Amino acid sequence: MPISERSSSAINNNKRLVVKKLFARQQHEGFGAVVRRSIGRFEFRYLDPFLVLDEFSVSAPAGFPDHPHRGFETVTYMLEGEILHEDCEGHKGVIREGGLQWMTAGKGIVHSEMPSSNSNGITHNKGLQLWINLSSKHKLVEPSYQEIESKDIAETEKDGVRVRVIAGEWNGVKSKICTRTPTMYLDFTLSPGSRISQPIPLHWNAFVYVLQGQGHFGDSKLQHSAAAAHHLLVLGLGGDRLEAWNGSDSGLPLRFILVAGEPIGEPMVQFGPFVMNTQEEIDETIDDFENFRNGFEKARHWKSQAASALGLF
Ligand code: FJE
Ligand code: FE
Repeated sequence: MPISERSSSAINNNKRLVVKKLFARQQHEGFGAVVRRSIGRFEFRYLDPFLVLDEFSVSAPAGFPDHPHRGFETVTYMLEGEILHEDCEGHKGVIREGGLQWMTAGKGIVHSEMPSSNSNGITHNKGLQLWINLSSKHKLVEPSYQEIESKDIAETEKDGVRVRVIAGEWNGVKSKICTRTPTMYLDFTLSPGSRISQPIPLHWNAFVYVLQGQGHFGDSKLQHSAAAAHHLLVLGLGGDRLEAWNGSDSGLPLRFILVAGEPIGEPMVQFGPFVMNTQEEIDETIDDFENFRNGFEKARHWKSQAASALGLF
C-alpha cells in the first residue's frame, strides 16, 4: 500500500513490542564534545525517517563549530544548560534548558552550535539532537527555524505521568511545531508505579530513548522489555500503541522520549552532514558547498563568533 493511502488513525489494538535494544556508548564528535549516538551509528544507520539520535554533552571550551547541513532537519532539545547557535544567514540565538530548536536545513545552512560564553568550563550542557530526513520534494526548501522556549512547550500531568509535547499531540494537547515529515515527539516522566498506553500511528517507525530511571516497555514477559538510561529501544511495527511503566523499586522517576515518524520510503544517501536521494546529488552538494553555490552563497565570508573567539580559525 502506498504510504500516502495509509491512514495515520488506523487502529488494531495490538501492542508495539521492542525489537531491538541498543546501549549508546560515548564517542567524541565536533570539537571536544561527547555524544551517545544510537541511531546513525555504523550498526544502525537509518530508521526511516530518522537519521541520527545523539544525546550530547558539551562543556566550554568545546562544541560543534562551523559546519554545513543539507537535505534534512535537526531537532535540538536541551535537557541541561544551553547552546548558542549562529548561522551564515545571520540567524543567532540561545537554546535554553527545556527549550527546543527545530531547524529545517533544506537546501543548505552553515552554522555553529556551541555552549554560550556564560557557561564557562563548569556547566554541563546536555541535550538531544535528532536528525529527521526530508522527502525529495522538501530536500531543497529554504532553510527555516522553529524555536520554542521551555515555558511555551505544552506540558500536562495526570496520574503520575508528566508529558511534554515536543511534536504532535497528546490527549488533545498540541505542539506548535509544524513538521514537514509527519513526526510525534513526546517527553514522558513516569513516577514510580505509573504506566501509560500511548497511541502510535500504525505504520510509523517508532523508538524510545531512556534518559533517567528504569522502565519496562512493550510487554513485561518478553526479553528486552526492561531498560535504563542511555538505551534506545526500537519498536516493531504491527501495533497501534506503546505500553510502558515505571516498575522500579528504587522510587526514582522514569524519563524517556517516545518518537515516531512516517517513513519516507525513498532511497537515502548520506555523506556526513549531507543527506540526499542519490550519489549524484551528494556529489553536486559537495560541489555546491565547496564553491559556495545553491544555498551556500553566504558561507563564503562567514565565520561564527563563538568558534573565532576560541581561535579555531
Ligand atoms: C555534524 C559531526 C558532528 N551531534 N548533537 C559531524 F558532531 C556534527 C554535529 C552534531 C551535533 C550538534 C549538536 Cl548541538 C548536538 C550533535 C552531531 O554538529 F553535524 C557532523 N556532520
Ligand atoms: Fe549542526
